[in-house]
This record gives sequence, structure tokens and C-alpha cells, in this order.
Amino acid sequence: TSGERTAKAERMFELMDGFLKNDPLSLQKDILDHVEYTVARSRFSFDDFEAYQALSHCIRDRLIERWHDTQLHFKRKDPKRVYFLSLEYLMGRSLSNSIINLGIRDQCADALSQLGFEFEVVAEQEGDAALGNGGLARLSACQMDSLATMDFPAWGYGLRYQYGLFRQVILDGFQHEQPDYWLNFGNPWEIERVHVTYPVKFYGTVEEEILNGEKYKIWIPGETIEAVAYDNPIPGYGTRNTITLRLWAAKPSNQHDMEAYNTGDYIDAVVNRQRAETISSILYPDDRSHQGKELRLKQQYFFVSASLQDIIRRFKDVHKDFNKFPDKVALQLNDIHPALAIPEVMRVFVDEEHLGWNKAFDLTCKIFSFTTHTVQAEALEKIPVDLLESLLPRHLQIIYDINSYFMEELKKRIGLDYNRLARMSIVEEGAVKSIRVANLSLFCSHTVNGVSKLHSELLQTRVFKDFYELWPEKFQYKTNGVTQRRWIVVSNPNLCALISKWLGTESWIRDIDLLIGLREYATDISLHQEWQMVRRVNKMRLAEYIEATSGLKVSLDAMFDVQIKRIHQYKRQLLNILGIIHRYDCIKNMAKDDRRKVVPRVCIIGGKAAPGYEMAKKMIKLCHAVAEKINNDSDVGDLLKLVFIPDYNVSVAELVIPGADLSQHISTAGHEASGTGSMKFLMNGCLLLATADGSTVEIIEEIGEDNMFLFGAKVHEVPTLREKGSTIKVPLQFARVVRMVRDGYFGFQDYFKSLCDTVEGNSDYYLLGADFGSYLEAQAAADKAFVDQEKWTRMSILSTAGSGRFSSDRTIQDYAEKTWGIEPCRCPL
Ligand code: Z15
Repeated sequence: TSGERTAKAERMFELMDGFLKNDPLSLQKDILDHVEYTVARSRFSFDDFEAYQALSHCIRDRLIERWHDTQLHFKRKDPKRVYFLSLEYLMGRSLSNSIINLGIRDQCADALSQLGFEFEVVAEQEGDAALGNGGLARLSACQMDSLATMDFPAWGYGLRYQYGLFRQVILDGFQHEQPDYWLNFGNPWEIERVHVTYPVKFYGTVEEEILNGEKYKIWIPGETIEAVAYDNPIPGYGTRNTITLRLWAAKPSNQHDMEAYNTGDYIDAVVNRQRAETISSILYPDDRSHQGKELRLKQQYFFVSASLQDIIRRFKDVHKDFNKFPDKVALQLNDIHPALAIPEVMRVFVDEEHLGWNKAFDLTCKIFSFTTHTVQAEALEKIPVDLLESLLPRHLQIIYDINSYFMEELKKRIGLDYNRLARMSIVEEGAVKSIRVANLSLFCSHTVNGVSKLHSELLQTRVFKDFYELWPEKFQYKTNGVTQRRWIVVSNPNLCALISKWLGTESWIRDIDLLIGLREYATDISLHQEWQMVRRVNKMRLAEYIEATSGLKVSLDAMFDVQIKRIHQYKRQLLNILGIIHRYDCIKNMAKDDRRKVVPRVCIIGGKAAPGYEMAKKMIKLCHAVAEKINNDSDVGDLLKLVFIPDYNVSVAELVIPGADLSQHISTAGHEASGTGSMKFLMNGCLLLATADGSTVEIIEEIGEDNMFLFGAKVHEVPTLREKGSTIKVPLQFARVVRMVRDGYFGFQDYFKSLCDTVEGNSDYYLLGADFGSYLEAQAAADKAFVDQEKWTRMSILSTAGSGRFSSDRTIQDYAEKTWGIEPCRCPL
């Protein structure tokens, strides 16, 4: 019987001396075992990559132990859990992160070195898991790390794309996209759960059924696809807690196409079945506009349906009464991408659990909260009714029902103000009748969160004004944060050691508020020396990387000035490039003697453009065209270099951020909902050159305007400036640099014409012309500060010291208390 088996297993466990050991010798033995039995190479001869594979499996084994204990502990305690639903996660590499969170970095490095390997080199063998586009996706990853570290009973759910974000290849300065088949080399960080599968249904019709005299709707689906779970353990730091990121992959279902097997069409039938897998095969590489694509909608529903079946099954394992559901379950929608969870929960409650519509709706409104990450209208998804009707006919009906109820409620509040009713309606009438997913999410969630204070104000006064006036209590904000484990401890070990030394403790790695203690030493000369030394070593690493990827040699005495993020018009990489052209033009027109006064710069730009985003691609090409000219001009030499770092991703960020002196966050005010890159730079002591947009406003509150280079129109000035259009006075220098591009100074005259058109006169929507003057002033202020290295170093220390508020630990603590109502559930050691 199973009781006997458990007792035997426990005896064995004691005989074997319990859990895996973490001393270097035990680690070595385990590594060699994995080389021999998992990687199937000889333990006497294996290379760096094989060492990476073997070590990863050792770490995986240790993660699994903790993960089992955590899951068992959660099961016993049965606390309220949060389920984080996100279509994107940018996890990057896992090896170093896991080792550090397990607290066995030194032991692993020792074990490897005795085998003749270097830890850093082995860790670099790992490719990135890039199941996401940009800020939103990396935020999910940071938040998972905080949830685990802070012992919250949390699950992440997502999709296991076979192809992650495309690889960016630059040919002749143009971006090309290559598929990222990241699973080619195996993935030791996931555990395939062949028995955790759920059927997900699509298409078909809705019929009525009578049960005990009551009428019920019943969905007769036309297609079934199987969702298979892949579990990725997420270890916390300084705790045994290890939580689950469960990603779903699509597999053909056994119920699929049974007919064809009897008709002799065997080969075609199997090939057809295989097509089911396309649902989870590829990540959409555009982070904001994918209106009306059936595959996208299928991905969203596939992931939502499988996750909810899993969540409801877990609830029903223990509970019978659905009234308890909101006491045990919080569902967090990461943006509106997973919003189909709302009608899906309603469908399960009403059609399958027969709870009755009112009860079901009441429960639904108690469990959902959502976070929005944007103010851009094009990111607010709309689903064409025709598409939804064919793919998910029952869900469309439910949405209509919700909307009728919503409209009735609204009329009670605002009467027959038809314009406003039409604006707020979940259903948009018009040429293409469609569902406004944001309005659906707003009406059915108990809370909507913005991602910074400024963003939240814009949601209340502009984007969701109508809703805010009626339900102000629903609106909250949680300023984003990033995890110091990845962005200092993993990526900047030297700075990490320095911080711990001066604070006299490593506790800041779990308790970020302690960082403020560095302020005390902001003028200490010996800290200055050590700080500068660490920064220089990081610059050296970055310089080597630049030389290896672009062949360019850069001077370590130059200011490393970095802008890395997705390429977007609102993020204004073009402003940066035009500023660089201006700098170049100035140097060229200077007397030779004056050139000695120029502060040397290495300008570094990196980022991906969505494959169909023409203007973003032109910015990449312009950057290369300008770089070509500047970098080969002997008049300029080391005074100015421009580098485009190809294929920017999480692991590139880990290398670039610690080596940056200055970083740019220069979106037109009111467009960057939060921005999280800035927080990573801030933690690493890199100074910011920024507009008062998104979280920067709060960074100013923490470190003060004097410790950064602020410029540009403020958010309330932007509408007026736009109205003024071409009557705004734009500096002559701006006209001059745009003219240089137009006149073909950097070649490709025809190609750049439309890009130049976007910043001229009335077309300058993002106000590059209006902000150019103050941008140049901020740049000049940065040059001036850089000459005074003592001042610069003080500003740098104060940046790190003031970055505590921007840890995702703080964000998650706020969410737990104010949005989800969950408490820590710490697994005993
Ligand atoms: C994305 O990365 C962000 C917003 C979106 O609407 C989409 Cl679709 C993708 C970013 C914001 O642009 C950025 O300001 C914010 O810091 C980040 O999400 C995380 O909230």
C-alpha cells in the first residue's frame, strides 16, 4: 500500500543521508555524474557547454527538492494564493541566478575550478529564455523573483513558445529577424508534466440543455487541443521557498480527428494533428498592436483556459463551496492580454458549476485585478466580434450579457447620456463591431493598477476618465520595481561585494531599504576610490564586448553613454541620434585647440524594432549610417564613437548596465507608463539623463534633481505644445542636423526622407524639435559633471543609495497587501 511505500522511502531517505549536499566535493561528484549519465559525455573529457549542462542539472536537482517541499507546505497550509497570468516572461539566463538564490555561488565556482573550468565562462554558455518582448515581460520575471523571495504563495502562468523573441541580425546597418529556436539545445530549467494536461476547446456552436427543469447553455466545441504543463521552478533568495512558473505547450488531442483514422487517410491525419502545436509555437514580436489576428486570440484563450482548469482543479481538491473561492484565489491579469479569463471564469461558473449568473458575476468581480502598462491607444486591444463569434461563440454571448448588465448599472448612475454610454460600452459599434477588452477588464475587476504615479494620474484623467469618475475606489497604482538579485548581485558582483562591505551586511539583498545607508559615505574618499575601481573594471568588460561584436576599440576614459530599450518613436532614439550628429558637427567645426576641451564619449544604442515597424527600422539604419561616418573620421578620433549593440536582450543588459556612466530615458512626457531600465541603471550607480516621464518623476523624489540630468517639456505642457505645432520655436541646430540627414550627408537620402518628415513642423508629434534645446543643455551639464570625477562619483553613489524604492520587492509587498490580500507562507528549513 502507499503508506508502506512512504515509510520505506523515508527510511531510504535517511540512509542516503537526506538532501543533496552543497560542499564543493559533493557538487563535483554530482557534476561528473551528470556529465556521464545525463549529458552522456565521458567524465574525463567534456567542454564548457557540457559543463554548463551538467552543472545546470545539478542545480535543477537541488531546485526540485526545495520546490517539492514548498508545494507540500502550501498544500498543508492552504493559504490564499495569487495566480499571475501573463502572456510574456523574459527570464534570460537561469544558472547564475539560481545558484545565487540557493546561496551556493562560491561552492559551485570552487567545484568547477577544481575540475578545470571557470564559473563565468560556463555560465555564459547558457542562452536566454526570451519569451517576451520588453519591459512588461521583464517585469513579470522580476516579480516572480520577488514573490519567491518574499515567501508568497504564488503561481505564474504563461505560454511555452517554441520560438522566443526573434534574434536581431544587422546586415549593412539594416535589421533582419531570425527565429529564436531556444529549445534546440535542451532546457534543463523546465520539467515536463506529461500527466498535467487539459483539453482546450475552440469553435463550434452553443445549444440549450434542460437539467432538473432549468435551462442551461451548453457549448458544443468544434476542435480540442491538449495543453501540457511545463514547470519552471523559481527559487527565492535566503529562503527554501521555490515557486512555480507553469508554461503551457499545445499538443494534438486524442479526441482530435478520430474520423480520419478510419478512412484510410492516416498520413494526412497525423500531419493535420501536428498543426495543433502552432498555437504555442511563436511569440508575437510586436509589443503593442496585434488587432484582429486569430492565432493571437487562440494563444490567449488556450493559455487562459488551461490555467483556469488547473486553478479550479486545485481549489476543488480541497473545497466544495465556491463562495470560498475569493478567499483562496486572487487572479492577476498582467495587462489585458489574458482578459478572456473573465468570460471563461463566468462560463465555468454558470454553464459547468451551475452557480447562477448573479452569484457567478459577484464572485468574478471579487477575484480579478488587472494592471495596465500603457497609455497608448493602439495597445488597448479590441477583438472583432466576427472573429470571437467563430472562435469562442459562448464567450461572446457571455460578454454581451455582462455588457447589458453593465449598461443597466450605468444608466442608474448617469442616466441616458448616450454619448458616454457608447464611450464606456464593452461593445464598440462601427464599421467593425468589436469588443473593448480594457473596458471589460475594468468593469469586472475589483482593482486596476497603473505602473507609476504619473501613469496612474493619466489613467484617471485621460485614458479611463469616464470610469474613474464613477468608480474611483477601483484605481490604485504600484510603481514598478526590478529585482536587485538579478540586477546587482548576478550582474554586478563587484559592486555587490562593495556595497556589502560598506554596509557591513548582505541583508540589503533581501531588505533593499538598507541601501540608503550608503548615503552616509557619499563623500568618503576611500569609498570613492573603490567605487571608481569597480566601475572601471565593468567598463573594461563592456569595452571588450564592444570590440568583440563590432570591432571598434573604445577608450575607457570616455563617458559611456547608453540607450538600450525597444526601438519606438515615443522613446525617441531619434532625438539621441540627432544629438550625436550635433555633437559631431560641433567637433568638426571647432578649432583644433578647442577639441582638447571636449569630453570624450562612447554613445551606445541597442534595441529591437518590431518587424513591421518601419520608422523604428529606419532609426536603426540611421544609427548605423551615422556611426559609419563618425567612427571613420580621423578629425574625431576618441572624442566621439557611436556603437550599435546588436541583438539586445536580458543577458546583454546584464553586461551593459554595470558598465554605463550615463543612461538615457528620454520619452516624450506622458508616453512611458513607467520605464524599468532606468531603475536598473540607477541601482548600478549610472547617472540618468531623462525627461520627467513615468517613474522618473519618482526617481527625482528619491535622489533629487541635482543628482541627475533632467530636461524637456513636462507632461502638462505637452498638449499645448502639440496644439502650437509648427509655430513652436525650434532651435536652429535642430533644423541643421535634420537637414544634414535630408541632404544625404550620411547617405541613403531617399530612405531617410520619411523619417525626417516625422519630426518636421506640424508632424513632430513626439516633440523632438521642441525638446532639442533643453536636451542639448542637459547633455552639456553631463559633460561638465563628468570632468569633475569627485562630483560624478558622489552622484553615482547617491543614485545607488536612493534606488531602494525601485525594488520589485516593494512593488510586490504593495500588491500583496493592497490588491491581492495574500500573506507569506514560508516553508520551514
Ligand atoms: C510593454 O513592455 C509595456 C507596455 C505595454 O503596453 C506593452 Cl504591450 C509592452 C511596458 C511600458 O512601455 C513600460 O513603460 C513599463 O515600464 C513596462 O511595460 C512595465 O510596466
